[in-house]
Amino acid sequence: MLKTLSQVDPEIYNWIKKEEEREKSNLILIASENYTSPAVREAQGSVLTHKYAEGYPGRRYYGGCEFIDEIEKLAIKRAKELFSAPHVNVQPHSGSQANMAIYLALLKPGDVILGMDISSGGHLTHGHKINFSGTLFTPVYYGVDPKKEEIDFNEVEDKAIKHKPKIIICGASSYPKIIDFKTFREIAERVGAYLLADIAHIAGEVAAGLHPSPFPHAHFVTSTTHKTLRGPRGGIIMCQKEFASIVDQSVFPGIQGGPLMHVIAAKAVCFKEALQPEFKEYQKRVIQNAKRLANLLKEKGYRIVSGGTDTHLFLVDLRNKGLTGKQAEDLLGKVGISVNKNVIPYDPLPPAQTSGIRIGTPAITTRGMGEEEMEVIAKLIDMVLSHPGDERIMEMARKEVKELCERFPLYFS
Ligand code: DSN
Repeated sequence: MLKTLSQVDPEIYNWIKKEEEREKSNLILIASENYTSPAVREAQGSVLTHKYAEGYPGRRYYGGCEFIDEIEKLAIKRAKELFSAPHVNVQPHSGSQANMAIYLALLKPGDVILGMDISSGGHLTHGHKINFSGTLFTPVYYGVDPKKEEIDFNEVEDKAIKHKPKIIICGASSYPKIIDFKTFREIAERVGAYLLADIAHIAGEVAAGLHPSPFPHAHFVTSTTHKTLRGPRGGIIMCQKEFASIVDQSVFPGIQGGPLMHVIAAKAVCFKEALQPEFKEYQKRVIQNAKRLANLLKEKGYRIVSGGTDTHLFLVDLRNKGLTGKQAEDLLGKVGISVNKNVIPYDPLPPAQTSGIRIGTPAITTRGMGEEEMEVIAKLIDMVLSHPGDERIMEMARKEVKELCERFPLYFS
């Protein structure tokens, strides 16, 4: 009667096995990806996926929520402790939905929002024209200074004064420097705007105290839980106490129905893991590895956007190498090094080509790789990108990637 996945659906089973093998045998340098712990996956694969629980602990629209309530309360309590957050909602299904809930709570169609330009590192949901945030609302953007390639607060302030946004969004998907939440808040105060800090990428560093906290500066903080934070795929909202009820209403019933309780349980596990001292050590190594890898590539003649990194990620400008980001992504992919093409500030190429790649160290650091392995990885990246299409070099690189991955096995190996 009860059959295993391989018996019920061998096709899907086989594709999952192939993906498992890919994750084991490739160097994952995609800055937004990571490997969860077995405990997180156990919670996420649990019976909780069966349960409907629309509403919030103690105020549900379904019976049988007595255990569900305890799980959600624990997730909230741990997230509050981890981020020093006055109020937490753990129900957003994703980072995009977390941002959507904030906009719905605060804005009317047509209201002005000020976010970071995607080509400077911002996210689609920070007002990009092809996203709901840029079509329902009126987006204006700040970018980075063309020389330093860092946020130019004079520009942020000028735009804020000129356009009077209802909300200013800070936080980014491909910005390697520290984000100064305090200065953002001062600008927001000056123009009467709310400040939303989207810490999806840096949540792990913030939790470990290695990046300044958005609290007490931001009115609202959104994040994903699966990047540096190393939890299940999902979102979270944190905010000042006075906004608790508008945020909760905006998530449910505003934009979502039943919460994904299996994911919320896995978020709770992730927060518990992130509260342990080892998590701080892990985050330190992630940043050390990113800095080391960026420096090694710089020594090999690669231009690193904004000169380096303070975080888990950095961008490589490939124009002096005569390659596009797309070509580099493809070449590296062929030897088992997984990166993503990424626009660089003021990129002359479109997003499907790009002049750069984004490199991040959360996943390889979870595997246990350290500074010595960064030397090997920098050498391999350079070998491949300096000899495009040289099959002998590619084969050598492929072999070294495989060996390196075998030396740092994953728990599902
Ligand atoms: N897709 C995520 C990233 O790769 O940064 C952002 O949503």
